[in-house]
Amino acid sequence: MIDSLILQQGSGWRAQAEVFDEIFFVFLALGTLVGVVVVAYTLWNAYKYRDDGGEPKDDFDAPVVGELPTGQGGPKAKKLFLSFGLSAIVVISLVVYAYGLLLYVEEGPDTDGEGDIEIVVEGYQFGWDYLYPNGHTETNELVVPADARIDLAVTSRDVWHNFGSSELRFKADSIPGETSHTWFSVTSEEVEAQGGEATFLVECFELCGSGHSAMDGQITVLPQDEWEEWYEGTQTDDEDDDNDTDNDDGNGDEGGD
Ligand SMILES: [Cu+2]
Repeated sequence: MIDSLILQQGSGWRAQAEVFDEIFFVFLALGTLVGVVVVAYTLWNAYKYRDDGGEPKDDFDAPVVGELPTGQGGPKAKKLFLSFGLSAIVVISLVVYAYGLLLYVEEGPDTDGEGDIEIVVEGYQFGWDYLYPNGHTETNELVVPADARIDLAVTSRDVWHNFGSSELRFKADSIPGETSHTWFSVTSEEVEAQGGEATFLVECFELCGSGHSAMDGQITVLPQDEWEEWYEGTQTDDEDDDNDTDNDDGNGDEGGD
């Protein structure tokens, strides 16, 4: 079963954070470019057609309030169509581009139904429980492998919460009786960059009571081999410490076998 969780690296996957960073950069760059062109062109025209105190030329075709400048089919109409056309091309391209990427963020990378690991996240006042496919539960620290698609099924056992990590750019409603799905993935390069173990802050993004602001958790990403070792260990741990529940609310039931 563990083997089926392993994913090949370098299959062209992109993390949500990477996709959002790219969208942000493209919009920022294009917005800046268009802004610079529009402002510069406006200023240049204001300067060129400034009132120099002289008489208007005979062929001066002043704009009339309430009328579109037709320019009698001349250069003005061309400019109008050019600016409309360019704006439309820029906007439509951005919509198509962003929509495609957001669909990917929504659906996640294709794993052919294999290799992704689904973890149930249950929010409560005030913390998070994680239920692994083998029946193991963790509280507040979610330990996952690098280079894998981690699917989360998020729910709650009391009030509305919202499970998310700003650094990983994902968020999901945590609502009693309902399940929200989201996913994330962390590359082994990122794990290496953080010194062999990557950690990310988890927060509750829905005001849920007096302990809301302290409702933190942590996602710990291990290299795949280390994670497998850890995961295999959880099974025996659970069998050994069946009576040793460290959950003071008595909810340490390790079902699912
Ligand atoms: Cu909460």
